[in-house]
Formats: sequence, structure tokens, C-alpha cells
Amino acid sequence: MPYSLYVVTDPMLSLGRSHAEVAALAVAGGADVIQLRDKSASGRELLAAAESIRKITASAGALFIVNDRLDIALASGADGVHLGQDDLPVRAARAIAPDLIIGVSVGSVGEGQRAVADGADYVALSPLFSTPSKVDAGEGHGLDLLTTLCGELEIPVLAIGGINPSNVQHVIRAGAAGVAVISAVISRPEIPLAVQGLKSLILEAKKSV
Ligand code: TZP
Ligand code: MG
Repeated sequence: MPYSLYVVTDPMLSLGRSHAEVAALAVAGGADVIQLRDKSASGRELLAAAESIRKITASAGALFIVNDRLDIALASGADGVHLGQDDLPVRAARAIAPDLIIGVSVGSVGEGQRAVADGADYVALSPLFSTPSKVDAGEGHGLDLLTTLCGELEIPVLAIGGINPSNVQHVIRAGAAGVAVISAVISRPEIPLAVQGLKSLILEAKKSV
């Protein structure tokens, strides 16, 4: 399953490790996707990080997605871009980049249906649970909306926000194709071990879905 464990980078939560260091440690543990996410870096800094992560993920056979920035995704040869509800609309991104993976954050069934109609490749219910990792994320939507979305949409549905080893199997049993995490991986001292732990819980839960 290409999206089982999707690790999102964040320079404030990684215990001083760079985006590339986090990516290398996460793919060593078996992460399926790395998303480069940095709200404060300059375009040049982001491109440099993206070029490093492109090499790391390519040699590990993992996907590489850039948050927000279609220009950085295209310039670095990333596999895809992840867009929020206030970012470039999916149709505009698709017109520029017909072959890129385009993911969209959604917070309702309507937003999910619109993302599908506009040509998104996957959606992420955001936030699934409340989380201190994104100050403006708002209240968690909860597992019931996740179950509904998974039943309604014909593209993979991921979830992000507050997911950790204690709740990850509930998320997969609700029908999610995978989980996206920040702190449960990148704020751990041993990133590969954190990835392995989550991944084995995900794969075990998928056997019973
Ligand atoms: N989008 C919605 S919640 C969130 C983002 C980027 C933060 C997720 O971080 P964590 O530490 O996995 O809760
Ligand atoms: Mg965004």
C-alpha cells in the first residue's frame, strides 16, 4: 500500500534534525511517503531541502510530496504536491502538472467530493484528532467522519492529526488507506524505531480490514 505510513517534516518539532536527516531516518525505518513541510523557509532553502529529500526517497523507493509549493515540487522532481483548502486549487495544479500526485486536506464530505471531482489523487482528513503540532488546526473531526469519508470517496483517504501508536489501529480499521504523522515520528529520539513500530501496527490492522 503506497500511502500506509506518511511522514511529514517540521523544523520546529524534529529535535534539531534537518528535513533531510529526518527523511533519511524515516525511510530507513520503512516510511512509505515523505512530505516536506516548512512554513518559514525561503524558496531557495526549500528547494535545497527538496533536492536532498528527492535523492533520499528515490534510493529508498519512497514517495516524495511537497506541501503547499507546486513550484518546489516541480523544480525538485518530487512525486507530488499536497494542497490545503486555501492553497492553489486542485484544477489549477492539475493543469500545470498533469502527472503529479495531488493530495488535498479536507474537513468534510463535501470538500472530499470536490477534491475527487477536481482530480485529486488522495485526500487527508485534517485534523483527525486535536493536536498541538498545528496551532490553527482546530478541533479533531473524529473517527466517525473518517469512516463516512472512506465509504463515500473512491480515492485513498488518509488521516492526519494526533495519530500515535495508541490510536493508529482505530484509524486503519475505520478504513483509512494510511496515516500521516509528524510528532509520533519526528519528535522521537529514534526515528527508525518509531516508524517501524507504527508500520507494524498499521500492517497488522490492515489484515483485519
Ligand atoms: N495538518 C493537520 S493536523 C497537522 C497537520 C500538518 C499536524 C499533525 O501533527 P501530529 O504531531 O502528527 O499531530
Ligand atoms: Mg497548505
